[in-house]
Amino acid sequence: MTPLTWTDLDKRAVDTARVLAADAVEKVGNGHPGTAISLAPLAHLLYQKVMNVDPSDQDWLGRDRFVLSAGHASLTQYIQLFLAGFGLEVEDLASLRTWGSKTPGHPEVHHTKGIECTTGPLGTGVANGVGFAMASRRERQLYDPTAVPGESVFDHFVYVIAGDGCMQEGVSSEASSLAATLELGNLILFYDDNRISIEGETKIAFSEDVEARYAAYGWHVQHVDFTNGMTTYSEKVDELYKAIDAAKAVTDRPSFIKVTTIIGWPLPTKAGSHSVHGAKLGGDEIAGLKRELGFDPEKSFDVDPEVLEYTRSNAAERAKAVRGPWEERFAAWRSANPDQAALLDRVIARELPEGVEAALPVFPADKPIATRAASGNVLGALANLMPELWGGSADLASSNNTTMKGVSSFIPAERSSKEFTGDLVGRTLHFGIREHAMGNILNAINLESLTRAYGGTFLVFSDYMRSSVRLAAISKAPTVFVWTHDSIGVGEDGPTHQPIEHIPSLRLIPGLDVVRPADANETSAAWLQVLKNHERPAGLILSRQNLRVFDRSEGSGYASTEGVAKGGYTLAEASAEPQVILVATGSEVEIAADARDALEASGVPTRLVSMPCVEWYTAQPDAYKASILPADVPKVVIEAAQPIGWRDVLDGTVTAIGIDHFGASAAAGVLYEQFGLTADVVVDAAKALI
Ligand SMILES: Cc1ncc(C[n+]2csc(CCOP(=O)(O)OP(=O)(O)O)c2C)c(N)n1
Ligand SMILES: [Mg+2]
Repeated sequence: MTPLTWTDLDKRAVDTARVLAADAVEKVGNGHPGTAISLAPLAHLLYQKVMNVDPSDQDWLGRDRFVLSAGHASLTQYIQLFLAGFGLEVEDLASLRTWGSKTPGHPEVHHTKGIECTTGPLGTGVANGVGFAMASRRERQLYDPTAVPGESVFDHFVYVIAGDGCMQEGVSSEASSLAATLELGNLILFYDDNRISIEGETKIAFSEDVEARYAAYGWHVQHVDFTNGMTTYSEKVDELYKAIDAAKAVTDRPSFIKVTTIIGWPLPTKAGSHSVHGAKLGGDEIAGLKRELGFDPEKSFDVDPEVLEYTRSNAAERAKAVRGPWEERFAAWRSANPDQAALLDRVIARELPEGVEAALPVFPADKPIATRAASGNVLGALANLMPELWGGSADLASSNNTTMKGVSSFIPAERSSKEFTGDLVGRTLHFGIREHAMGNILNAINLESLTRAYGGTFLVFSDYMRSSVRLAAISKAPTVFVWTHDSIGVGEDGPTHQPIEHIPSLRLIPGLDVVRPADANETSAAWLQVLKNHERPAGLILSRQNLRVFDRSEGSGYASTEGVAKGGYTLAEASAEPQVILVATGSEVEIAADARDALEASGVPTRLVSMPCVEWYTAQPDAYKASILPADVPKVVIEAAQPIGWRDVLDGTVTAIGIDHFGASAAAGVLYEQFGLTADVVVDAAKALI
């Protein structure tokens, strides 16, 4: 980088940011002014001097990515987006945290221009940053494979600001450990070491040397102390700028810069106190701040036009200066790499490759197979056709069947193991046993949207990553969570490993598709539908145990998998007007099919509906729903999970058979018998209804 130029206009812009943060929180009466005030110099440096971003085009592929992991300090970013000209105006800052504003309490992707990902749950942004850094490397490998690392149009830096809370949360440790292992040299993490969180001084609960911890992970570590020599902070800014420069020069390790600050500095009486973390400051304190910084204490949201003109034109000129040459390089890349360019265009257009349907495996009916194994076959079949697809597991690859055959690992070559070979084109992800980081890493990769990523673990451990699943849904990240070992069908591992409440509880997350295919061919169809959805995350809920593969050939009595995309469909029609309808998901569909056979044999016309995805079913037109599940026919549902929620999905009389207690350590078949998940129980329930 060129040496830092820092004029009086920069100082005034930083002070303007501090005053705006105070005013914005005061106006709405709540919010987080302290950190936005003390971090204003760092934020200004990033947006005005360091990052390659284009305020006129938030989606510019060549941009650096920025994540505010300390999401409560959203004003830190909103004010820079305003000053740099990303589309926010003073009115937007003045409507902070109010209905319909562009400035919600925490940064929200797809809501405010320039926000890359939704943050707020502390620590997750660190994992998002790791995901963005991984995405960048994979994009270079995929689209620009002959480029020298660091010199591709797909190379860029990822900057993350985290606070004490982020450093305390386990997810940041998970992600940071992995980032060093993967040698993510394009990642730069700032730790705002102000030693204050909501309960006050962090020393009551936080004592380790965080720098030493990051050094131990293998990061490049630096420290800039803003509490020492505060009145000449322009010098401090220069020190920070040089630290960023040094961090960028280290390309084989991620960089950690601890920035020691005083929260809320230079507030006259409240700087350094937790009272400025998350509350308005009060008129006197703000007047004091304004006097100290040379602002009129009588005026609010007072932005000197000269300052705004400076920050906006500076940001625009910087964008022009970096983007011009980048566009030339991009055009050169395009003409030199027509195949990769076509691939990029397809991925950006969110289209699946031609022939994807034909490539999906079709499984023969005579060979039972677990849906997790079928899923692995699907991935193998898609590997060559969809090079943008990549993923892995939190150390359960052989159980989750998440490794695409013939694909190498996304690890530095020297980390190749007896089991896995890594290289620069690796696509198999090894998250280690870090489910929470995995979820947030996947979300960032999928929000970046130039590749598509999935990750697996046991369904029971979806609890460990639940916050990331929720964030995927909130932020419309099309992450595919591969959750196998989906019920008491796990068997001998016992109750800690047997999900009971997980399926219904995941269905409670709005915007998440919970997809539980009944057999191998439904698994193929389910993957296809999941991949077609680019704005929704999905959890594929897959069996450990082998399942019957329904014979869906003409005249077999079982329907094709066409209905899977509708979420629920008639798998087997009743021999006459149905007197009862059996509804099942996943591994319980074969039990329901046996029950249907028995009911039909005893003269009860019975329809069998497979419901792999309640969310897709619910979205169907009423007429479709009434055609397969009419209100006036009683229904029996069977699912090896808490039998909750079915009466909200199905009209009319419903008996739900499931399991409302923990499982036990025994063979799967024994557990199904012992816990009453059998065809006989279904038959009895159906007869009781008619
Ligand atoms: C996972 C999670 N737990 C709790 C919170 C509530 N919370 C918001 S900010 C905060 C304290 C953060 O302290 P720090 O990161 O040091 O920020 P600072 O006070 O320095 O701005 C807490 C506990 C949260 N946002 N996320
Ligand atoms: Mg703090």
